[in-house]
Amino acid sequence: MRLFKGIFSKVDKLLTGRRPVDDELFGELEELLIQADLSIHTATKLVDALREAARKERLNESDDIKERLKSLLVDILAENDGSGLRDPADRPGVYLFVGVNGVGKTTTIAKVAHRFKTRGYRVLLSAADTFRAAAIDQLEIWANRAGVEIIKHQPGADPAAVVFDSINAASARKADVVLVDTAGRLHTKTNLMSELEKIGRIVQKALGRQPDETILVLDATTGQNAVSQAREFMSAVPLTGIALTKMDGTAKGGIIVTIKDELGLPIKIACTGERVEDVEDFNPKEFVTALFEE
Ligand SMILES: Nc1nc2c(ncn2[C@@H]2O[C@H](COP(=O)(O)OP(=O)(O)OP(=O)(O)O)[C@@H](O)[C@H]2O)c(=O)[nH]1
Ligand SMILES: [Mg+2]
Repeated sequence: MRLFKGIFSKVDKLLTGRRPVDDELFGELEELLIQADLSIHTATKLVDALREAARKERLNESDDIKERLKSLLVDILAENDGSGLRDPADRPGVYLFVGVNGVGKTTTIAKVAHRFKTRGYRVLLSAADTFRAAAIDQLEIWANRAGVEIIKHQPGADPAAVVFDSINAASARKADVVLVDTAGRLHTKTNLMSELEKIGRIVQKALGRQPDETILVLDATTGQNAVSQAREFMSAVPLTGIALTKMDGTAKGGIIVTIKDELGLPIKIACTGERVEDVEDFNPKEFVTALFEE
């Protein structure tokens, strides 16, 4: 989590040095939180909780407020948390990766494949982004590099059929996990969301249960946009968590708190670069510590 180092350094500066706790301090704090990409809703909620704590517990130095803010942030982020992806409930485990175009779905799958493989799992990639030939090729390159299997159809093929074949192939070959790459947009008039619903139904049919994880991939640098993307996907498919990508970019970090606070979706993994090693399980405590570090 070293990458978010110092993002809250303005907040840190504001609250360090035993400043008196008054309305002016809370006003400035709220403004800085919003600047750091927290939504107005989450920022207001946090500041209100701090005001109340200050009154009830007589916190009269800004440094106390800082400590309380850190623990509130950790509380939000750690609530019903299961950091990292779940292990497969049964064989094969099925993991769907969804998200809009360009957020990093395919790259994240390569990273997750690498991790599962390192743990000794037999991994199969499912090329269900049939939107363009390049998407299938890109996944195949990753599969070859990682030394894992891939099931693909022709470009333009029905994505749900690819998923069905992948699960059957995984069962036949005794693969441990199937990682499904999906499209961020489509050629046909079929709505992306109804396509994803269809994939969900196919998984249920082929596997006899829901996917082990349906991970929404979000680009951390897109700020508040990520929240509206998450709302849209949530209404179509039962998401189990978030993979945040491009945390090495210009992300301001606050969006992570807002996604968890407003949508209740756990942040499971964080991606910090383009190489397969650039992924880690999201750790709320380390994240919050890094935010305030110089
Ligand atoms: N810096 C950085 N770049 C990333 C990260 N994850 C993905 N990328 C880059 O983002 C670009 C898009 O990644 P893809 O994995 O192709 O995204 P996608 O969601 O599969 O895109 P579509 O298939 O077009 O929907 C690529 O150039 C990746 O190298 C990350 O964590 N950090
Ligand atoms: Mg892709």
